[in-house]
Amino acid sequence: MKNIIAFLFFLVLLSISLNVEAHPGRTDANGGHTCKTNCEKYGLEYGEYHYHNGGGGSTNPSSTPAQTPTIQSNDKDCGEFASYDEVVQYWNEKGYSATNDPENLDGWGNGQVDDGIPCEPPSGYDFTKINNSPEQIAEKTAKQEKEKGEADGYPDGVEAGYHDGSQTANPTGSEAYVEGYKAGYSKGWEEGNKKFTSEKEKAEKAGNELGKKQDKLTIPKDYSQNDAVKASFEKGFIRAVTERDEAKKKEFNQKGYEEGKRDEYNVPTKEKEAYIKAYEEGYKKGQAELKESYVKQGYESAYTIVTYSEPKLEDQKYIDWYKEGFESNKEVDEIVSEAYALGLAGNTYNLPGKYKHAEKIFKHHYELGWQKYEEEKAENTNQAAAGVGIVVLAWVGRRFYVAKKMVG
Ligand SMILES: [Ca+2]
Ligand SMILES: [Ca+2]
Repeated sequence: MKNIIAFLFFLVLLSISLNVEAHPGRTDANGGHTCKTNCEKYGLEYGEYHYHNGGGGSTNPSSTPAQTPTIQSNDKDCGEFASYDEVVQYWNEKGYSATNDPENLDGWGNGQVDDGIPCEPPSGYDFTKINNSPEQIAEKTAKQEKEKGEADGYPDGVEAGYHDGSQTANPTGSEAYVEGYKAGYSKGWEEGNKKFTSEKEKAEKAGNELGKKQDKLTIPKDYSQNDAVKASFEKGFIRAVTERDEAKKKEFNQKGYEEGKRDEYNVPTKEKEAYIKAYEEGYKKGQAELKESYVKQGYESAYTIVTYSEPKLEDQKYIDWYKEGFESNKEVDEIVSEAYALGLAGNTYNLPGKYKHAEKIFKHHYELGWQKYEEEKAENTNQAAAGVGIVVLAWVGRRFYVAKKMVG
């Protein structure tokens, strides 16, 4: 019995050994089959029917019957697949690889571990469909590298975008890594920059709100992480403070102006220096207008008052302004001299239209001139009379002398 078992085992081993050296493809019921792949390797024509291991033979006289009997095997050969896709499906299902190829599909039955591509692929076949093929491994590796690049590039891009930095990056690494990094960086940059822009706007608004309330600049932590965001906060703050100051200055200037006109000096003391200054400026302007009104009164009065007399005003300051105006009227001098000259020349009184507003002055000085004229005229008459008297006296004297002589 032991001998029989040993003999059968020997036959199985022989069968396997023969199949390993044969070309790919399973035999049919007759122990033969048609060659489909790599036939030239085995000295066969493509499509040539032949036998292995002594099967059949009667229908093909050229075949050489083998010495050993046919043994069925589960080992697949390339010739047994109807299409290359079937080869790949089988290979993938079995989980075979270049280093795990028990059925010798990769090495085409020559017992050699080949390149991880089973059987004979049609030209242009996508090798990445073949599990564990170098192409599929390369594709997976590239995908992983690209993903790693994206993961590395994204935060760098966010950081750069948030600080408004460069929009492009120059990473080093494999082509897939660089590609992934650039894509991740670009995506991150967009998001970082969007955040940057929105934070700047938010900061400026917040700064503006603070500036409306106070003069002291305090930047919240949220807005001090990024210099540009911080600057936006300050910008908004300064704008609000400036606007508030301008409005207040205007208000104090107006108050000062009105109080200056009313001559009520109520300068604010607890306000900002700029506000006090604005009040002072307004007050000064109001006072100037007030003074101008008294100066004008004095100036106008010079046309109607012959000799200056102090007006009845509640404040010495107003009296001084009035007097200043009165004395500053130099037009009156001209009217005075013109009127006086008219009278002095003995002309009849005639008020020129341009001096209607100063009639009183004109008339007064005309009369003074006329008075002088009259005086001069009278003096001339007296002198003439005196002259006549002398002549008479001389004549009288002479007559007297002559008479005396005659008497004597
Ligand atoms: Ca095989
Ligand atoms: Ca191969």
